[in-house]
Amino acid sequence: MNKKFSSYLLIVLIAMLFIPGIASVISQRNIISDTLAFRTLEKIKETTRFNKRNKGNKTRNENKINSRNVIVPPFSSVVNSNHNYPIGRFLTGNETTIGVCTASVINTANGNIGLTAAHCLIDRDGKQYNLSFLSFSPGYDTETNGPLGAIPVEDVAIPYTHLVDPRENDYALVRFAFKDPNRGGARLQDYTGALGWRFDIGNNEPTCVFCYPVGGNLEDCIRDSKHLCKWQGITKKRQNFYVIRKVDLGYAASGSPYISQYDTETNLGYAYTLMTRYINTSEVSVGKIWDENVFFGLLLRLTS
Ligand SMILES: *C1O[C@H](CO)[C@@H](O)[C@H](O)[C@H]1NC(C)=O
Ligand SMILES: *[C@@H]1O[C@H](CO)[C@@H](O)[C@H](O)[C@H]1NC(C)=O
Ligand SMILES: *[C@@H]1O[C@H](CO)[C@@H](O)[C@H](O)[C@H]1NC(C)=O
Ligand SMILES: CC(=O)N[C@H]1CO[C@H](CO)[C@@H](O)[C@@H]1O
Repeated sequence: MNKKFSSYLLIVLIAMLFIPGIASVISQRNIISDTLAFRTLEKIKETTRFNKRNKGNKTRNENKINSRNVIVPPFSSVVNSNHNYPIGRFLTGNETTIGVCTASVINTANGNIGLTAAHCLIDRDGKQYNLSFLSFSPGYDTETNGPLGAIPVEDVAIPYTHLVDPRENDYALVRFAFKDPNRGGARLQDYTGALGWRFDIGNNEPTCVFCYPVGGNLEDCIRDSKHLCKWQGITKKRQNFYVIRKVDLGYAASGSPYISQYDTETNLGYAYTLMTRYINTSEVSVGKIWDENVFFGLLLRLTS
């Protein structure tokens, strides 16, 4: 088979594999050179836009019955208190395809827990990727791994509702197989620091987002999935989502935390949602409002 053609086929296959989580998909080998890939991805993205649904008045209030509205503060690195880098590049996929997403370390008692998009962890059929192909590099930037290199993933927890309906609860937690390089028994967050997290964020929240985009329209950054980019602005709260208006965070930004009270001195703040996808028709980058009980359920599955 013609080489160019087969590479095109592969890209289409990759794109198909990742629907509906198309936002995160790239192929390492073809990402820079093959503009055809982008056009294909764009096309598919357009066909997988969100449907506005009205699920029989199932509002957040129902979920709120048992709501605790927990607020977990950020956690500062104990290994080097002046250096926090909780956000990193997250690789996913299988032997033949590689997807790039963004993930972050969040503050937990376990200390090795990260946050990313659920669609970054499963294929089109809802089948979970083999864990041995997932890795996380906190502090990755400018084509270079962070200080700790690429950390394997030990386990993941995906909301069951997302497995049934990919439009639901597109967030997930992962537990890293972190081995302390100094063998002092430190946890990942003791090195990287960790974002706080909360469920009480309202409308018009000043927010920072860090991601490794491909495509999209973030300004002042190299959007090749290898450079850490930053967006800063105000998010809007809708019924089910937080949205960033008029900004396409791009592919591979999937899983990027939306951070409230981001402190440029410490690189820390509170995650309250994460990038799910860009909806072209309404020109918004959306993050699902977390269900507190679902979120704690995920944490329990990884830490008990
Ligand atoms: C529930 O649905 C009904 C009709 O389907 C509508 O009139 C009502 O406003 C809805 N209530 C809420 C809280 O969405
Ligand atoms: C990896 O993903 C590709 C693209 O969908 C697929 O063709 C291939 O069978 C997958 N490989 C494995 C081992 O699952
Ligand atoms: C995951 O991939 C590894 C390495 O290729 C392989 O040894 C292992 O059997 C796979 N696990 C599953 C559940 O497929
Ligand atoms: C790929 C695609 O269809 N992009 C469209 C997104 O929406 C803008 C305007 O809303 C169009 O100009 C683009 O062509």
